[in-house]
Amino acid sequence: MDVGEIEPRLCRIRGNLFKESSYINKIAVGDEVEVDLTAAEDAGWILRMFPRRTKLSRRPSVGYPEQVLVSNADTLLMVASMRTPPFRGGLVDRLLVAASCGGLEPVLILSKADLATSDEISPIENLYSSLGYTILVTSIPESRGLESLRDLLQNRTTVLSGHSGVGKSSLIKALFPDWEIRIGRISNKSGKGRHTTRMAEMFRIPIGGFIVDTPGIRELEPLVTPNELDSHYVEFVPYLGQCKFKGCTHIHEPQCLIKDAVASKKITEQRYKSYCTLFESL
Ligand SMILES: Nc1nc2c(ncn2[C@@H]2O[C@H](COP(=O)(O)OP(=O)(O)OP(=O)(O)O)[C@@H](O)[C@H]2O)c(=O)[nH]1
Ligand SMILES: [Mg+2]
Ligand SMILES: [Zn+2]
Repeated sequence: MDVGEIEPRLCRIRGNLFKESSYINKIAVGDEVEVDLTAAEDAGWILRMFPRRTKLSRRPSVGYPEQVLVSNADTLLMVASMRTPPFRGGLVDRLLVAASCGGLEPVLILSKADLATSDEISPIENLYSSLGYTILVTSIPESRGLESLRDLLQNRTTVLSGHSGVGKSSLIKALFPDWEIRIGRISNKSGKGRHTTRMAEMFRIPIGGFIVDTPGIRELEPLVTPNELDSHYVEFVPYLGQCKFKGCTHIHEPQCLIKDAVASKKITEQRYKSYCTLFESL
């Protein structure tokens, strides 16, 4: 698909297409649909939606079970700076769960490396790479990691995520200086909380592929039930089903293998804490 070569068309959804859908939004950025363009010159009808290969979903307002933020994306790119703002593992872990639930490949960027020492960077880098995740250290003033980031973006659909100020727009601008940048336009502070900030936008990048910017991702509560949360913490998986109590939450039960693994440092305190926090919030 090359949306740059075709004229955009405003399409309406055929009347009964989503009658039985329980999604808060019928259609999401990235959805692939069959359209009928014969009815009018500048408009069309959405006839059918193809099954979603991946989806990034969150728990929305009460009464709806699911809100799909982005569908069919390949990568969830999580940008986290070392300082200004300080690294926050909680959001990274929440996003990892969301990626795992929706079938996206997570990639972690540790940005602004020039503002941190290697003693600060290494523990985080080691932790997430030992869990098997792709992790990249970047610094724009030092041109560090930019070529690798470029390779990760090429010919793929990537969802950008991370707290405000971590350097998402700067990274895109450093990679594509001539590209008329629109990333972040909808996520400026004055727009926060307004309806528009809920919307994701997809941009075609000059090297092939797409970037999706979705402000809603910052307060993302992954769509996962508390009792299946443990299966999305990769380092927990080898121990699951072996705790004394069936359905162990690994929080207050005795003879819990996860807690044992934390005590023997096979699972880090940091990840275990983020699990507990996320569990409580669900
Ligand atoms: N020292 C240093 N500063 C950086 C780096 N990358 C970005 N910055 C600075 O960090 C600030 C925030 O960068 P942005 O790119 O606007 O951050 P953002 O993630 O797009 O923020 P939102 O659009 O609010 O979500 C800017 O002042 C950048 O100049 C870096 O690698 N090193
Ligand atoms: Mg930005
Ligand atoms: Zn347990």
